[in-house]
Amino acid sequence: FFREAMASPAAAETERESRRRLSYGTAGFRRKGSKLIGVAFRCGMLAAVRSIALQGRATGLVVTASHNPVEDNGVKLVDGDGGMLHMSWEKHAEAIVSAQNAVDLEQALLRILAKEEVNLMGGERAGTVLLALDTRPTGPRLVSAAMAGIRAAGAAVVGSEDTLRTTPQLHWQVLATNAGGPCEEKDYYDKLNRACSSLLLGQDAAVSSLVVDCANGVGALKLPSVLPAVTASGTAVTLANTGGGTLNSLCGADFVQKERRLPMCVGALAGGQLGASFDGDADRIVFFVGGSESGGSDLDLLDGDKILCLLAGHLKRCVEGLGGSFGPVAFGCIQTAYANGSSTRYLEQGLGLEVVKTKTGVKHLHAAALAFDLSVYFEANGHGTMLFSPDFLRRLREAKGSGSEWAGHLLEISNVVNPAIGDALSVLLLVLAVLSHEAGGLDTWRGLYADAPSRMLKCVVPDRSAIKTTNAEQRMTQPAALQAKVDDLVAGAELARAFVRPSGTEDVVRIYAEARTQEQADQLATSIEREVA
Ligand code: 16G
Ligand code: ZN
Repeated sequence: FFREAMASPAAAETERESRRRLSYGTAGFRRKGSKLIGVAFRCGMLAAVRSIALQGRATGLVVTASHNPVEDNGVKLVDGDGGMLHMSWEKHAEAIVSAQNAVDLEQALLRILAKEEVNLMGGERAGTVLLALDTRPTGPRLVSAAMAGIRAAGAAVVGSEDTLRTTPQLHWQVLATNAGGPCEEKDYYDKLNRACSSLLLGQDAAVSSLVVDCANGVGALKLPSVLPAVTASGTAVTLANTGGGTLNSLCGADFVQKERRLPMCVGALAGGQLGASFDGDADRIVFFVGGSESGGSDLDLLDGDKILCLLAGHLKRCVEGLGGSFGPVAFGCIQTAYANGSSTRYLEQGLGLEVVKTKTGVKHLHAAALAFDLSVYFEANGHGTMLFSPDFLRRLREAKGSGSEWAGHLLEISNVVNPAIGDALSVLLLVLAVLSHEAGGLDTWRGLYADAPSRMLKCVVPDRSAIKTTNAEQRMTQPAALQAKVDDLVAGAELARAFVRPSGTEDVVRIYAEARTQEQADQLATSIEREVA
């Protein structure tokens, strides 16, 4: 099959693309969309091989660069469980994408087949790859290339150049396909709408009006399908940045979280009004209140940490509601080092919950979350979800059967959750539902804790791989002298915390500092930057 595949136009394109070594990074391959044709073709092959290696369980391939500018694009693989590509396969992806020519590529592929004990030559080689893309103009060509790669490796393709989906929709569809249940886009909406109606109707809407900034991305096309229950519950919904402007430009979750400013086309929000921003592929969401059109810094940001605290508090009350006869429930919250210190204190001391810290990147948080019966994970940037273990769900169904209303409520929540990955549509509905069930609604949520002042800086260095970290990236093992300096600087500031880590998505080193005042946090970050540079 390989020689045939190499004759395809997409494969030829590969030869022309620049040979800079690409790393799979935190979330797939990313670069200018025009330079990814060969990468998409090769990733198509790998997604097919992965599906065949999984005895035909479906895998997925998404063409998106998330919150990055519109000229960029990316290719990300979805594993058979609906999650991110298994980490042991990331190096396979890097090996085939970095192959210099057709001979190298064939060798790389043969090595993968041997290592994973996949036989493409035998009669049986069924595999299926689901495809999706976001709204970037370079997407359709990349999907065509991926389709050629998938077919070349002998797997079936589900989807086409028109299969616009949010990234979490594709993750969900892969999961649902392999679970053997309803798995079409329509089924995704049906499930969310059904659960959301029972959670929202009959409650007082906690939010009178909601404005959703769709980042001019794919979320704008999908959000209307999950709004009926929200509007029926009395929340008026307005959509902004629905595609008329440039993707992720002056809008979207990343912009709002980093700049702490209103996205374009959204006015200041007053009492009872809530704003939400998706990123370009709708796997991240942050909320906000207040703000001013002049771009002042008076926006009250409700980021991933605040979302986590809201959801965790509600789940804690639900678990208490189940009562002692239900038996013990292992309940955990997962954060990264970027979680604001006040949020961690609130979870641990305020709610008395267990908090686990992991490395940056959803795959790490998700893996840690799987250890619990019930867990919530969020990155500060708004990427997260909650997970119910199969055994916990079984116990909930049993308890519901014996009349537990709390168990019924938790099961309804579980039906709004996307169990595969963080999902802006699902989290939006969850937050609205939880707010309507929690006394004090929006105001109480805003007041759960005050963020500790923090500063994030990025710094270009000759070789960011020289920095090695440990303890969920909170400390450097190398260079040791640099960590000693950071320790000294932290000791010199009040209520301070700081860390340095190499980015997984950009060629930079990131510095994060927290302290009692904004001035001290800024100073701490700048002093560390001087040591790093
Ligand atoms: C990717 C990750 C995101 C993480 C970010 C960190 C996924 C789906 N996305 O966008 O979770 O926060 O990278 O970027 O895992 P950094 O390594 O450049 O700081
Ligand atoms: Zn995204």
